[in-house]
Parts: sequence; structure tokens; C-alpha cells
Amino acid sequence: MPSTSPGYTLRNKRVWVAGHRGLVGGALVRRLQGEGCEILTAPRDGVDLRRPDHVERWMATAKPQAIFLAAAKVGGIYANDTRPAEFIYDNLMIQSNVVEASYRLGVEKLMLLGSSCIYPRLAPQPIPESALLTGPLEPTNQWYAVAKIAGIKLGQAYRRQYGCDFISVMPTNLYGPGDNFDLMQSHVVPALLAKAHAAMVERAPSIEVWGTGKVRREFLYVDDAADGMVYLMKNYSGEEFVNLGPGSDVTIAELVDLVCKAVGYRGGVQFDTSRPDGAPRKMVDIEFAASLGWKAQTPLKEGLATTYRWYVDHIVRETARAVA
Ligand code: GFB
Repeated sequence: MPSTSPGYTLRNKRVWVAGHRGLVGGALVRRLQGEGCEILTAPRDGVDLRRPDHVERWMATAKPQAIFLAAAKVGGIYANDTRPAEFIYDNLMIQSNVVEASYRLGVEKLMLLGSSCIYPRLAPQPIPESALLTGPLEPTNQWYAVAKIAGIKLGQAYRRQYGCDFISVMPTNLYGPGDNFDLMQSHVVPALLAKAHAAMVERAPSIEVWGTGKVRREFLYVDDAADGMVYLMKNYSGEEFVNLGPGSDVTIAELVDLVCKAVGYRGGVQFDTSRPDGAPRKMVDIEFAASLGWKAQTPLKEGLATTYRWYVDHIVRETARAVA
């Protein structure tokens, strides 16, 4: 039976944010500033999380008491579809190494991060946690999904056999400051922000959007996701994993409209239907998280505006400086 565990405090703890340079890890570092903990980050040079010896050596030295495992090989539909070996191998290795070392070194609490793509392609909507392993996966991201399902199972197995306090959360599609805006690697939100910005600057008549635009996605602002993760780290302990989402979704065509408004681009849209749509819909059921006391706060329109400002201030300006 899942339970809340009030009282796991992060205060004065050594907390490792694995993957601190990524979208989620960066948001976790921001969110943890107010928790009175010591935030640990592993240097990329010399600590390859795919290597068990590197992980064990670093953890034995850094001595984390709590860990957010936000390090992962991630990417959008094209990256997932074209780099299957990296998406399955890197994620399996990172998770296995951190879970095993956490057990051996007596880490007090570990949070594993999954994704809504763990669910069957045609799962009932909104998708309850109980839909896991009830049907075939979406082919474009099955490799990543299998690795993330293994992550959930690793956490559950170590909890059952060794009594480790390892928990998992399943955030839906994330976006926000610190995202990857590389058009061939990124998810849809940063890709569309970058395309709309470029089209506005170049006065292009339209932007290219992959797929039909008819599929639905929900988007969780990354600072909300980090808030949910910290909340559950402090208030939840149980074998069941917890969905995290905003509770509403949009079609890709509706997202394009919102992105163009956030950017101020007034041109047209060309749908490239030779590109895959991916899953028709994946909106997670957020009842469980709500029953534990957590809800997302940031409306999509507001999150897109903040993300666009971050993109202009960081990526566009830095690129311009590098060229000058
Ligand atoms: O965000 P996205 O790449 O990933 O694509 P998934 C979402 C939808 O947006 C798909 C469409 O239907 C894309 O075809 N789309 C339209 C675009 N234009 C673009 C564009 O310029 N770039 C991108 N990237 N998409 C991912 C999984 O699936 O979701 C990951 O592959 C992970 O493993 C992540 O689970 C949360 O939502 O389809």
C-alpha cells in the first residue's frame, strides 16, 4: 500500500543532483536552493555515469545521503528513433550503476525519473499508473521506454529485497529554461520556439512542423516538475511510482499557435507529414499525485513565454556573441 512519509527532511543533507546540467537537473538545483541542503554535483570530466567504477568511486567520496537521478540520455522523437542503442544502453547503465551503488553505500533516499512514454501506445486516457505493461509501446521511443521501465523495476526490486527507500516519478513531456534547442535532437517545444524565432527574424512566410499536428501532448513546466519531485522526496515513500503532469493537453497544431503568439511570429505553418507523429495521445492521470498533496501551477502560456525569454537571453545572444 503506497504511503506518505512525512518527515524525510532534506535540511542539512548532502543531496546529489545527478544530471545537474540538463533541463530537469538544472531546475532541481534551482528548487533545492531553499531546502537548506548541500547540493552535490558530479563533474562531467572523469565521472562517466555509464561506468560502474566511476559511479561507485564518486559516490564513495561525495557521500550523498539523498539522490535525484535526473541524469539520462534524452531527446525528441527524431533522436529517439535514430539513436536506439544510446537511448537504451546509456539509460540502463546509468540507472543500474546509481541504484546498486546507492544500495551498497547506504544512501537514505533515491528518486528515479521516468517518462510518460513508458505506457502502451494506446493506453486509456488519462493514463493511470496501473496501465504500465498492459500493451505494446510506441515504436519511435520503445528503446528509451524499456530502459525507463527497467528503472522503475530496479527501484521496486531493491525496495522489496533490501528495504531501500527508492521511489520513482513519471513526468510527462517537460519544457522550460535550460532545454536543448538543437532542432534534430530536441523535443517539440524548444524546436518550435527556435523555428518560430528564426522565421520571425528572417521574415520567412511559414515554419515547418513535423507530423500531422493532430496528435495530443501535455507539457509540464520544468520548475513545476522539480517542485513535485522535491515534494515527493520529502512526503512520499512507496513501491508505486507517481505520474506528474499538468492535467490538460493540447494538439500539436494548438501548441504551434501558442508558440507563435509567445514569439510574436505571424506567418503560416507547413506540416511535414513524412515525419512521424509518435503516440496519438499521452496524458497522464494525476489523481495519485493530487492525493499525495501535489499539483502543477504554471499555465502553458506563461511557461512558454518564460522559456522563450530564456532562449533569447541565453542561446540567441550567446550564438550572436560567438559569431561576432
Ligand atoms: O516532443 P517530441 O519530439 O516527442 O514530439 P514525443 C512531439 C510531437 O511533436 C510529435 C511533433 O508528434 C512530433 O512529430 N513535432 C512537430 C515535432 N514539429 C516538431 C519538431 O520540430 N521537433 C520535434 N521534436 N517534434 C518523446 C519521446 O516523444 O517524448 C521521448 O521520444 C520522451 O522518449 C519524450 O518520452 C517525453 O512526445 O513524440
